Amino acid sequence: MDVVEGIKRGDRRALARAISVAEGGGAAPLVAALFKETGRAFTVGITGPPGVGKSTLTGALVTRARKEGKSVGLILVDPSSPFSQGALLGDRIRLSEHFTDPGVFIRSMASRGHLGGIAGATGDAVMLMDAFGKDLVIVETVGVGQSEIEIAEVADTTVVCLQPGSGDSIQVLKAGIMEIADVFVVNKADHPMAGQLRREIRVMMTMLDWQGWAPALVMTQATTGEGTEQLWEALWSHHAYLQESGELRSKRAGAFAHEVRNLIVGRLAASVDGAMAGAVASGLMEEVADRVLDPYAAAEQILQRFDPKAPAATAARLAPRVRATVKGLHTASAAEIAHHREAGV
Ligand SMILES: Nc1nc2c(ncn2[C@@H]2O[C@H](COP(=O)(O)OP(=O)(O)O)[C@@H](O)[C@H]2O)c(=O)[nH]1
Ligand SMILES: [Mg+2]
Repeated sequence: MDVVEGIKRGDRRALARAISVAEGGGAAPLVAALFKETGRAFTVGITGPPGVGKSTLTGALVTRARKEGKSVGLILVDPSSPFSQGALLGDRIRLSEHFTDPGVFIRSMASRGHLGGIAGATGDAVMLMDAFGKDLVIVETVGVGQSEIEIAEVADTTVVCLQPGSGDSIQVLKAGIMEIADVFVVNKADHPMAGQLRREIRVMMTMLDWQGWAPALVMTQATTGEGTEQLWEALWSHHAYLQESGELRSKRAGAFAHEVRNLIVGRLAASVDGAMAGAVASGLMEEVADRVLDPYAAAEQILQRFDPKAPAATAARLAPRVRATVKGLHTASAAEIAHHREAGV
């Protein structure tokens, strides 16, 4: 495959094309061809509410990484909400100085057709950038709902970014983000409430019983680059901890378990949709509506004919047979009922 060869050669257009293929759910052959070349990049996830300064901070980190010649892959995750187009535009503006750097590859992502959802598509993109030879892959994701939890599955080190004076610390407690943070960043250190937020996070940290790594807490002012050095050091301390403790391997194994499960569930869901479409087309649901068949029995019927490996189209073709079976069942049970009546049961 020429895309694979292109990635191995360091062709940026090949990498861009491969990520598009992955976004659309077609990563399997690419992963098969490149997987052995991966596992070398240090992957950092940066999450937090919109507007806290993640992109500005990411830009500062990219500058820091480039200073020592590390190549960087950057993924901006689009949670596919209506407001995200504007957010992504803002991200692009804040990272504009890096777009022309050949050592930096920047990509926005949406989940689109990927079976594993946003985490699956992002995971594939990380892997492709890793295979491409990026030393550092940074994933920026907006902390809304599940996305930040999922990003912790993709990243070796997760940075939770907060800003003063917005009630963020309370949010953090509520959403259970505490557990995913390897590094806390209080950005906008120039804000008068910054010290208070730092104290709140410290207090929250004492309430949890850390085993192994206790999250680092760094104050930054992303707009001036202040604190970037401390953040950079915190990232690499965590990286060293992961390697020395052996946690990197177990953490990645855990993440792969999650990813593989998502792939299986995605495949099953596609087959279920195919089987359902067939059942609906053959009128099975009208029989349920007519109270001829109950919903549990209908599910049972479809499941008995269900082939989890069948692509959607094949599953749809199964439907007439499903229907025939159901008809047979009705006849049998009607006869049985008659029999029981006769027998006076
Ligand atoms: N005062 C102040 N503003 C900042 C700082 N960092 C980022 N900002 C501003 O906060 C806004 C949102 O930043 P952005 O990086 O797009 O946040 P994101 O949505 O989390 O990616 C922008 O106007 C930034 O210039 C900081 O340290 N101090
Ligand atoms: Mg951003």
